[in-house]
Amino acid sequence: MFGKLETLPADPILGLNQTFQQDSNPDKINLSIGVYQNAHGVTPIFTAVKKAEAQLIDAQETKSYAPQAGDPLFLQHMTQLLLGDSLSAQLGDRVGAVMTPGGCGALRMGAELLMHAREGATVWVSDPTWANHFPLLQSAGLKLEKYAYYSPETHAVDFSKMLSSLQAIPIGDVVLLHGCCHNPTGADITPEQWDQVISVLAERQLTPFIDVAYQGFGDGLNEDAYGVREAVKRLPEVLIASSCSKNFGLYRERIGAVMVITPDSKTTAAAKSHILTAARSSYSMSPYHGGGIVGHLLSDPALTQEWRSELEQVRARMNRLRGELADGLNQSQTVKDFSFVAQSKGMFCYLGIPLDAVRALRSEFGIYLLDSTRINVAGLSTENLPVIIDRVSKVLQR
Ligand code: PLP
Ligand code: TYF
Repeated sequence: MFGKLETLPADPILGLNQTFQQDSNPDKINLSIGVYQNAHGVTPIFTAVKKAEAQLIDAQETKSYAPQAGDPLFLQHMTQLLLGDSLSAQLGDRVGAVMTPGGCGALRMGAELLMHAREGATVWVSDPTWANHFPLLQSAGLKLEKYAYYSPETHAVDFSKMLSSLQAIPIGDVVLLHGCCHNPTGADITPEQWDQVISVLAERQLTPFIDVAYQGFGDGLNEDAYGVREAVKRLPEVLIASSCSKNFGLYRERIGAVMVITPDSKTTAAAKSHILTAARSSYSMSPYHGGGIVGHLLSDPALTQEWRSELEQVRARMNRLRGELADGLNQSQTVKDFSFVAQSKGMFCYLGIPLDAVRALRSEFGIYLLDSTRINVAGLSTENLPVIIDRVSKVLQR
């Protein structure tokens, strides 16, 4: 049966991370995979998450199946976190939410729903986008096309190009948008630009599929939800994939949610039944543990406050490091102006250096960034910054 199978290439990000782990260079620095690291290079468990988990385990009396859509407390609080209390209350049963195995599970279940609604529909993704969007959506049967987004020359969103690209999308197609903290570029659109994008979506009757994997990592929990909330206020239908991997640090627990908003509760109930059917035909229902933790945490005001302030510290630390990297690089070389690094949002940023420089950093100095020049800002630290600044300047000045 399996003898003829060829070994397939690894996921480029996970593969590079594995190469890093196997590198024997004692001075190696990992700026590849998008995982938060503290000043000691450790991916810590949020204290509030640890407490919520201990309380959850203590109070748990059964391991029997949870409801198929997932923990009701989790779904209610995740909806409120993403859409805000008043909008969620206003929408009521127009929101259908299902717990999923991570943001990836949410993207895949959203893709399945789109396929049920319109087989072979086209989803337009930003150029560039997170590499995993392709396998996650294409393997469900969707077609993917790209809309203009990032300019390597200005190191920012080319908004007029983006807008005209969106205006040329055939009526009725789907547009995948990053809710905040664009992966891989770190270049986001402003609230005013969101307003304009949403106007184009309304005019062209385009359905937004919004991927929110970094809420709280950009400008704050509410600020980062601006685009999603405005889309939900102004458009009849919105599909959302959210992840708790980064902002709750629950990566390995695989927890996220897919949410569908339609004009009425009957349509939402129908759409939700298609998500549940899609889940049933692959893994039946999501693992419970991560959702149990988040549901418990967000229903406890003291734990929620503690988590919010821990998240705030994570965000502040990444902002400080981003600023120090930009300043340090500008002071130590004159080949390139790196001021744009300080403007990036969230965990990632493109350095915009030549590919041979990326390769040299990796092979000569054990500094790992993706070939696209994406760095994980959270991989920087007070200790490794001087080394990174020195080595990047060296390879650029050759
Ligand atoms: N979407 C984007 C843009 C991401 O960067 C990620 C990864 O963190 C995800 C979705 C989903 O990740 P996970 O499945 O680990 O929650
Ligand atoms: O972009 C990243 O680095 C993160 C983590 O298959 C990730 O989103 C990378 C690859 C992957 C799943 C998650």
